[in-house]
Amino acid sequence: MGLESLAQSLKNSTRVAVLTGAGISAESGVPTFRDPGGIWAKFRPEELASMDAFLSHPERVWEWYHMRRKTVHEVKPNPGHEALVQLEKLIPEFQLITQNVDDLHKRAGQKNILELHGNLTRSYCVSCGEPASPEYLNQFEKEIPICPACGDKLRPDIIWFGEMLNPDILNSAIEAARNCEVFLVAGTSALVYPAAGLPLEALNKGAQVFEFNLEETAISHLVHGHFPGPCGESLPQLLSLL
Ligand code: BV8
Ligand code: ZN
Repeated sequence: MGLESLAQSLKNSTRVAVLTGAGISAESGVPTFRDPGGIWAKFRPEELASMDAFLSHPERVWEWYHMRRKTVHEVKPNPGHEALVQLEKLIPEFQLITQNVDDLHKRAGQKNILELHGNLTRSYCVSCGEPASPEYLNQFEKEIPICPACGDKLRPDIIWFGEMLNPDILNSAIEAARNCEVFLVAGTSALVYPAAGLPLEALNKGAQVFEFNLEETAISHLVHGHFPGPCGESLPQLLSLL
């Protein structure tokens, strides 16, 4: 199915869900995880994005998140993010589901966002759970941020490997995948679960599923259409047909 027929399906749809991954932020200058030169090329996920890593090397983990928060602060949403904001305005029941923690969908003006893996701008205390504001967090450059309420360590409000996702957020995402007529997947290698299971939920319920990715992924052989190329180009192209 080509872009024109996808546009036709969208014109006739009331319920649409979209899952995004690091690839949609790549054109903003945010490194992905698994592309050559991506974040995981230098470190293994377990060395940084896990509770074990945080407990054994909290300063290294915080240094990594401070650096990523700074990078994200310096970049801006790209036409791929903006196209999804436009799409949301055209579809009566639209749900954006993201694995990204870079806050770029929100900064682009997206309204209905489910953040499966948390958000770089948020943190909370490992002991008392007190959330700390992004402004408070930005005071810390490399060192471990300390809870203003009880003095223990803060941690990033991020879902690490081996950690459960927020059940309310995950259930809403599964509901959206099961109830939509069209499910778009943009910029994800579809390797990380339970996020990668969402397109399969949509397929099992008879939705039309389309993938926007530079390359083939773990789900390309299952979807109704795969649109190769940078989604900062292909998504605006789709919106121009609506
Ligand atoms: C849980 C926060 C369990 C960190 C992240 C074996 C089999 C199946 C599952 C597992 C397994 N072993 C372990 C598991 C579970 C594990 C998992 O799925 N591991 C994978 C690696 C096998 N999952 C978990 O641990 C999850 N929790 O399962 O809990 C549990 C159960 C009971 C009780 C207790 C616990 C938690 C997963 C969340 C981990 N946290 N992020 C951080 O960001 O700091 S995941 C991390 O990967 C990021 O969030 C990222 O978003 C996510 C997925 O990566 P992508 O977004 O897809 O990015 P990637 O680089 O991989 O791909 C980019 C894609 O974009 C590519 O396809 C590329 O071609 C494309 N692209 C690039 N540029 C462009 C583009 N496309 C279009 N245009 C472009 N310009
Ligand atoms: Zn505290």
